[in-house]
Amino acid sequence: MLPLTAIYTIIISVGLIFGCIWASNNFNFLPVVASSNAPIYDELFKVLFVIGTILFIGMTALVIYSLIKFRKKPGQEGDGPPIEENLPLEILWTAVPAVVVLFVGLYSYDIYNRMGGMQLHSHNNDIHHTMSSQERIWGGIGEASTQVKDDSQVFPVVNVELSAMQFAFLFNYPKGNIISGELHVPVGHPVRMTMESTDVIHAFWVPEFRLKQDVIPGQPTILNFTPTKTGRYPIICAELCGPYHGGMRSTVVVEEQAEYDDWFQKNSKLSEVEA
Ligand SMILES: [Cu+2]
Repeated sequence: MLPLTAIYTIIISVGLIFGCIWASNNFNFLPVVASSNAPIYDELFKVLFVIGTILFIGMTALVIYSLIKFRKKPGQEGDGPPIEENLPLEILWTAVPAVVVLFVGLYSYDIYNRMGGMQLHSHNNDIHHTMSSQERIWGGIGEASTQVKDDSQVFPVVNVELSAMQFAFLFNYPKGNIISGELHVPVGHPVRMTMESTDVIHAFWVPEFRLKQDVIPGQPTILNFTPTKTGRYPIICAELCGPYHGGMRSTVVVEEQAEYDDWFQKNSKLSEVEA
């Protein structure tokens, strides 16, 4: 027969685990889901949030319980009993965190892989490649298996070249010879963005896309994503890059194909020449 404290511990732990799983499924702390990467990322966030909440509530409750339960009683003098070791307990508190950390590590790797982060970029010889073959892509999020590849309707890739500088983002559309301070993308189309900085390290971050990628001087990086929801979302520089870093923001406009085409026509320097 288990001692009563062990039974209480098991009941409270199980209650805590199910309570946190319930909470993570019923409360949403994250912004709108606007890209194909977002649901994958949110899966990881939920798992980490559940683990974090269990640890936080469990530990805080234990500390408060101990403060009350083991408080010095009036008239109690001298030290407590000299307890030296407890091998089963030590094995348990080493094994449990080891398993949790290993699981989180492997799971994070799997999520990053599913988002396209583990793809090789250097020998990428696809036709969408707009940068010179000399240039080596150093890192970033490649085309994920989750992107609209299996869809019957395959959309052409939108190529954008991002150049980041103190303190602005500039988007270049090589196809229409457009340079814009705002990123326009058609909903449902895969976007391939090659990014380079002209000065210091910046980071392109769109919370609604759940994507962030460093933009590095002299080392091009890439970011592949498929916007899934129309709207205007903030682009934020997420790397402290100088005194006006806080003001380094832009907007991504995800719009229907027709609206995007309209914007593209209006801004394309090539079509102006033709007209
Ligand atoms: Cu910046």
